Amino acid sequence: MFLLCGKFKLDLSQPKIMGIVNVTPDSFSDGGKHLALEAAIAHARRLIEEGADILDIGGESTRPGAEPVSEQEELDRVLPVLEGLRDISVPISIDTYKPEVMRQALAAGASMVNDVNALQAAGALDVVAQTAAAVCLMHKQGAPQNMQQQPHYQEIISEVSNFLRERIVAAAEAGIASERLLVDPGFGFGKTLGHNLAMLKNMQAFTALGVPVLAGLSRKSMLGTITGREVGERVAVSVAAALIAVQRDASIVRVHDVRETVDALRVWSAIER
Ligand code: YH5
Repeated sequence: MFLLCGKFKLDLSQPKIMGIVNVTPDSFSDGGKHLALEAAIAHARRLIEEGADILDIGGESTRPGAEPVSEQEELDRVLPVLEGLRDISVPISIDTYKPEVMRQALAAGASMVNDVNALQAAGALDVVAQTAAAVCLMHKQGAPQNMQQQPHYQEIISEVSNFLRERIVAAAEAGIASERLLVDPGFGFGKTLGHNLAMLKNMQAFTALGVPVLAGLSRKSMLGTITGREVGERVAVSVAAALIAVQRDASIVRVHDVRETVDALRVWSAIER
């Protein structure tokens, strides 16, 4: 399977690693805008050296409880980073649900949109349709501010897969070729531990949708609940989770710890190729 991603064509016959680059002031202790920019660019370059196949640049945290930022603030954070990474050898994904941020980021060199809102914002489908970018359609229940308060499903697997199928259809109707689409069940986005484990166990319900699956488990609370580890001590459990997702046919794993994930997937590749 291939993913069309702007000027890139990603070969998904081997699993790919998406490295996370947060451009939020709280991810860099100095708080200064210029230093945060330099740190984000340096971090991105390090992740590529470590073997990241894709970078995911985000200017607004979508963690549980996080507050939204304005469109202008998000643009001010991500556009200089994209400018600083213009020459980079791997595709860059822009992590946003705002159509104007998508539009400007794609014009500034990004070749994928990672949308936790699955292009449901007014105008988002059209912005992506007018480019050659890939797009990841993710499921969530509720908004980041309240999504972990009362997650509730009649049947988690069919509800998530039906939603993703509807968004694939909506994207196709807007003129986005299926070779540009990814889906993501959205681990931790309005899900209990039981929901998250059921999704990981039943990944085939999502791979059966016919487009590649992206899985984001890195450092998430569910892994803290399973192991009792604080967020800073979740590297091993995150690598284990990424490997499980790949064994269950995820095509892309979204991770903080690129080097360690590369090593784990090398073991998998040595057996599977
Ligand atoms: C995802 O799964 N996740 S942002 C809480 C954590 C650690 C990490 C408590 N964007 C996904 O990474 N995009 C995010 O510790 C995403 N899939 C896609 N496509 C949340 C996150 C995190 C939250």
